[in-house]
Amino acid sequence: MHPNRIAIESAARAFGFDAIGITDIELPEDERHLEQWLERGWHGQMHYMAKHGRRRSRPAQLLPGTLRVISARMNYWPGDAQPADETLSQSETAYVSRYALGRDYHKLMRKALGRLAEAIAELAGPHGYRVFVDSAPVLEKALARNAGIGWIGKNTNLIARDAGSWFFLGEIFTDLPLPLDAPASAHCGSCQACMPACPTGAIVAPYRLDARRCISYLTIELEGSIPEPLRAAIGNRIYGCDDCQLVCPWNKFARAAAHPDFRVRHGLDAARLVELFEWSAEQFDQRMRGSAIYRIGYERWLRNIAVALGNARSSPAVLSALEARREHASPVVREHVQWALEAHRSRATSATAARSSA
Ligand code: B12
Ligand code: SF4
Ligand code: SF4
Repeated sequence: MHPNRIAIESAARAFGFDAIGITDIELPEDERHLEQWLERGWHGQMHYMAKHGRRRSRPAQLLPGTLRVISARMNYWPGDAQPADETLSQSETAYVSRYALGRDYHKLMRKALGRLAEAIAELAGPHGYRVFVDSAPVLEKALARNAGIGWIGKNTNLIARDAGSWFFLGEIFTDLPLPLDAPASAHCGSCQACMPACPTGAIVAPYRLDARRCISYLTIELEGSIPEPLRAAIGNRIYGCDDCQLVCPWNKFARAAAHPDFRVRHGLDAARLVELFEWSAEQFDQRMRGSAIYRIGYERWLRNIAVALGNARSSPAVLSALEARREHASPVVREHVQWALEAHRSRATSATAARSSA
């Protein structure tokens, strides 16, 4: 391996990354897939996915002069969290996706990438560069696959043989002609476990995700009303969803995050829905500032919890929490609260009917 490559890898590890890889900027096939996905409207309300033309699939259009992309992986699996299957099976407990239990990763990753880019300047000479994490118009998974970090699985997540898929990706675009790594090969084989495991049928075919059905989209990205036919399948998931990763056999190799920022905060791994629903706007602001959840805002927070309460086992606590928000100022919250109360009513009615006909 080129001496610079070894030195870049050890600098990356020192800044908290779990793996890196280097790729060129050619993404012709992924560009076709992306364009098909957009033509089908599978991005829903995520207009930012369509906004940047081909800059997303052509890195040199986003940052002129770019020759290489250094893709970096940071594990986020919180080893201290209550096991996911336990939380998912308790209908009165909130399920928060594993990546959002700790602090927001964007700032941490961006800072670490900046330090890595500076270290590369010392090792390989001054360079024109920019760092990206998540929100920028970058095809992160395709670049990471080409850089040898892992393959895109049928659930559309990037999977690494030695770590599963519980990690974030970030990149440094650079004009240095660094030596390339080999792309990763695919290892889903004949497995299809993630497809039937998806509660809303969002993985419509291998490698094809209709985001409009994905619980992650419905609870995080979607503004306004959640389509009624999908609400029951959301269960107790109030922020994101992990089911297609929880069943993935490669996640047996997941490693717990090393960084303390990814430790569980505010007991979000096992919080009671009724307690979260009681938070005031100020409490939401205070507690969720510094978390990825802060981005969805208080209204979507209440909307999502209302749906989960509608799916919870009926109890006086659940019903009175919903009643207390029946006249909430937000029409979106009110509409979801009414739906939830109606869900409890109709389940109670059908249970009574079943008892009397027995
Ligand atoms: C938009 C987006 C979403 C959307 C859409 C997801 C998606 N699959 O595209 C929603 C809101 C649903 C979402 C959800 C999640 N996301 Co997201 N998301 C993104 C974002 C911003 C863009 C992804 C993108 O480009 N989509 C475009 C479509 C076209 O891509 P795609 O479906 O993956 O299709 C690709 C391939 O599958 C292939 N392909 C497509 N069709 C076909 C057909 C065939 C036959 C073949 C062979 C290939 C193929 O080509 C496409 C282009 O490479 C990235 C950050 C970034 N800038 O890249 C994060 C990112 C992908 N998300 C991430 C995470 C963590 C999640 C969640 C796990 C969060 C959660 N727990 O709720 C879920 C996972 C849901 C899932 N099963 O994918 C991480 C993924 C890390 C990893 N290990 O893969 C990223 C990289 C953010 C980051 N910086 O870490 N996300
Ligand atoms: S994150 Fe959940 S809803 Fe989205 S594709 Fe995976 S299993 Fe389906
Ligand atoms: S569950 Fe199976 S098919 Fe789905 S991503 Fe994992 S290995 Fe691939």
